[in-house]
Amino acid sequence: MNAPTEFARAVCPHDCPDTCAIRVTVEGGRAIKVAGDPDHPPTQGALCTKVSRYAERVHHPRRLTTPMKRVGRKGEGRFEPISWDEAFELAALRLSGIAGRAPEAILPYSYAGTMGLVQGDSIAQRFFHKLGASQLDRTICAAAGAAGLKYTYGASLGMHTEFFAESELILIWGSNPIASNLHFWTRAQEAKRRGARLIAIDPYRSLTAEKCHQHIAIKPGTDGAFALGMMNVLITEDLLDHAYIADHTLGFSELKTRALSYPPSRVAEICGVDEQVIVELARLYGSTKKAAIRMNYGLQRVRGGGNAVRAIACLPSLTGAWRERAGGVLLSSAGWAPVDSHALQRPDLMPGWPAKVSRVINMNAIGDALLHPGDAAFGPKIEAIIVYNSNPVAVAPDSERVAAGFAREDLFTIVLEHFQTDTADYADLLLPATTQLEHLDVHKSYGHTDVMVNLPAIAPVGGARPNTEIFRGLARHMGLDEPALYDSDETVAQAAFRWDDAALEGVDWESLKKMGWAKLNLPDAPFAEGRFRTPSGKCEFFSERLAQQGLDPLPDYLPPYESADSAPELAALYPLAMISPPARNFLNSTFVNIESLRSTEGEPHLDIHPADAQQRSIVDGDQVRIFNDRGSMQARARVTDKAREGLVVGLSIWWKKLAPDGRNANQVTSQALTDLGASATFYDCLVEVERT
Ligand SMILES: Nc1nc2c(c(=O)[nH]1)N[C@H]1C(S)=C(S)[C@@H](COP(=O)(O)OP(=O)(O)OC[C@H]3O[C@@H](n4cnc5c(=O)[nH]c(N)nc54)[C@H](O)[C@@H]3O)O[C@H]1N2
Ligand SMILES: Nc1nc2c(c(=O)[nH]1)N[C@H]1C(S)=C(S)[C@@H](COP(=O)(O)OP(=O)(O)OC[C@H]3O[C@@H](n4cnc5c(=O)[nH]c(N)nc54)[C@H](O)[C@@H]3O)O[C@H]1N2
Ligand code: SF4
Ligand SMILES: [Mo]
Repeated sequence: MNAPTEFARAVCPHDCPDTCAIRVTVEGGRAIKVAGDPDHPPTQGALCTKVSRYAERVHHPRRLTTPMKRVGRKGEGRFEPISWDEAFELAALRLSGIAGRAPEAILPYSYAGTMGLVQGDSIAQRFFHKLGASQLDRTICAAAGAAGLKYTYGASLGMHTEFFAESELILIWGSNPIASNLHFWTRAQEAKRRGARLIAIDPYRSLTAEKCHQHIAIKPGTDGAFALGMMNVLITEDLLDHAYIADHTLGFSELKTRALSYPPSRVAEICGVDEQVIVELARLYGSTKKAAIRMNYGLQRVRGGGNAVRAIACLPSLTGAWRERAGGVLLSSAGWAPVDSHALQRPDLMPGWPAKVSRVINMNAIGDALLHPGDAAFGPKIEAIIVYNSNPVAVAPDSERVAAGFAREDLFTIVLEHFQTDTADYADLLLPATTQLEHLDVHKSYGHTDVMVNLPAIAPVGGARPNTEIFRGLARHMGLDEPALYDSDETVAQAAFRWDDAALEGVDWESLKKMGWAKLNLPDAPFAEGRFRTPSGKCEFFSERLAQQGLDPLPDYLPPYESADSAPELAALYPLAMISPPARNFLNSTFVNIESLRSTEGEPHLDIHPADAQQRSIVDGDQVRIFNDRGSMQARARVTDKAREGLVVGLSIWWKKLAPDGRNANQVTSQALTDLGASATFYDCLVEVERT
C-alpha cells in the first residue's frame, strides 16, 4: 500500500533576497518534492533550479547523520562515529577548560547557511555570550552596503520589489538577478513588456546584462565615481527636484561641491567608459519619473563599496524619484521587519555587559586571526572555533591562510553541518545538523517585506539535530544554568519579532503560524514624504555621524586597493582584475556537492577577454593557472568578451575538494576590508593568468 501523501509549508532558508514560500510533498516520512507556493505573492509559485533540488539535498546519501570525531590529520577528513553523549562530553571538557581560563579564546564562526532567526543566531549567540566568548563581526557579505544605507537613509530600507513592474527605467547595478534574485527579474521582465528600459551596470556581461537593453561595462570598483558623474550632470543640467531636495534632504550644497569635482570627462577616465554614456544615462535618469535602481551586493565587495552605495543611494533624492512607488532604490529591505535581536541573542548575558563587551573578530580576517599568537592588542590566541551555518575554508578570503589556521593541531574545532564540507574536514568534532525541512524557524526577507514561518515537514534525518538543540546540549553538559539557554524553538520563534510594532498590526504568533506569512503594513512609496530613519529624518547627503568618526561626511570615490591606477607596481606583476561572483546553480558553496547541479556548472571556468587571452597565448578550453602573491588556482579558460578587457571572471564558490586541483577562487582574494562596514573585498583583487 502506498504511504499517505502529506503537504507541508516551508520557507527557503538560503541567503537570497527572495525568501520563497515552499510547499513540501511528504510520503512515508520522506520529502519527495518541493515547489514554490502559488499563494505567496513574492514567490508566485516558482522556486529557482537549485532549491527545486532541495529534497535531493535533504535525503542525499552523504548527509551527515551521526556525530563524528576526527581520527586522521587535520584537513584529511577521516572520522569515526560516536554517540551524541560522547560528543557533548568531549566538547564540554575542552570548552570548559578554555572558558575557565580565557573565554575570549573561544570563537563562534557562522554566517547565512540558514537565514532563519531561530537556527541562525539565537540559542547559539546566547551560549557564546554567556561564556564570554569572542564575538564575530559578521561582515562577509553586505556590511559595506548596509553602512552606506545607514548613513544615507538610516537603515536597510528601500523600494518594494513588486512595484519595479511599474517602473519606466530600471538600472540593474552590481546585480545579477537571473542568478541571484530571480523574483525581482520576473518584475523587471514585466516592466520591460510594458515598455521600460533596462540598463545593467556591471563590468561583466552577466546572464542578466545580456538581456538588458543596454550594458554599461565599467571597471570594477569604480561605481562611486560613476554615481558622482551622474550627479554632476543632474546638477549642471538642472535635472533636479528642488522641492524634494529642500524638504527631505540634508547637505545639498556640500554634495554639489563634491559632485562638481567629478565632471563626466574625469569619470569616463576612471570608469573606463565613454563620456557620452554617463551624460546620456544621467539625462535619461533625470527625466524619467518612475526611475528605479536595483542595486545589489556585487558592487560593494571593493575598498570603496560603502561610499559607492551611499553615492548611488543619493540619486533618487536628487531627482525626487522617491515620490513614485515605482521609483527609488532597493538594495535591502531587511530593516523593515521589527526583529527583536536583543531578545533573540541576549547580549546582556555577556559577563560585565553593557560596560564591558567581549572582543570582536572580523570574519573576513579569520585567516590572520587563527594564525595570531595572541598579544595585548589582539587578546588571547584563539584556542577553539565553533563553526555553524558557514563553510569558511571555502568562502572566506585569502584561503591559504584560512586553511593554515584551521590546520593548527592545537586548535579545537567543532563544525555543525549537513555535509562534510571543506571546513568539516578540519573538525575535531563534526556534528550533524537538521535542514530546513526538519526544524522550526521564522524568517524576515531582504528582498520582500513578509515575515514567515517554517514548520518542520519531516522528522530529523538519522541522528541530526537542530543547531538550537545542539547548543542546548552543549550548555547542559557544561553545567550552565542560565534559563534562556534552554528556551524551546517555539519560545525563541515567538521572541523574534516585536509584535506591538505597527508594521505587524493584526498579526500574532498563532495567526502567523496558521497563515505561514504576513506582509508588513508599510507605505507603498516609503520616502515619498521623506521620513528617513536618520537622526535628522532626512536623506543625509552630508552625514554628521560620519564626520564625528573622523570620516568623510560626503560620499566619494575611493579607488580599489588593487588596480592599475591605484597600485601600479602591483599591477605590473598582476595586471588582471579578478571577480568571482556566484554561479547560477550554486548558492555560495551550498549545492556544489549536489551532482545534478554541479554537472550543470561543469568545472571551474575563467572567462577572459580575447585580447588578454591572446597576449598570453591562451585559447578557449586551455587549462590556466590564476595567481598572485596570496595563492593560485586552476580553471578552464573561456575566451569571451563577456569579461571586459583587463577583467577575468571565475564564477563561484566551488568546494575546493570537488575542484580538479583542490583549490578555489578564494586562494587569490584578500582579507582587506571596505571603507565602511568592515566588509569583505572579494572583487578587489589583481591576478596574473598563464597557460598550465
Ligand atoms: N544562484 C545564486 N544566487 C545567490 C547566491 C549564489 O551564490 N548563487 N548568493 C546569494 C548571496 S549570499 C548574495 S550576497 C547575493 C549576491 O548576488 P548579487 O548581490 O547580485 O551580487 P554578486 O553576484 O556578487 O554580483 C552581482 C554582479 O555584480 C557584478 N560586479 C562585480 N564587481 C562589480 C563592481 O565593482 N561594480 C559593478 N557595478 N558590478 C560589479 C558582478 O559581475 C555580478 O554580475 O546573491 C544571493 N543569491
Ligand atoms: N570568492 C568569493 N567568495 C565569496 C563570495 C564571492 O562572491 N566570491 N561571496 C561571499 C558572500 S556574499 C557570502 S554571503 C559568503 C557565504 O558564505 P557562507 O554563509 O559560509 O555560505 P555557504 O557556502 O552557503 O555555507 C553555508 C553552510 O551552512 C550549512 N548549513 C545550512 N543550513 C544549516 C543549518 O541549519 N545548520 C547548520 N549547522 N549548517 C547549516 C550548509 O550546509 C553550508 O555548508 O561567501 C562569501 N565568499
Ligand atoms: S534561493 Fe532564492 S529564489 Fe531560490 S528558492 Fe530560495 S529564496 Fe527562492
Ligand atoms: Mo552574501
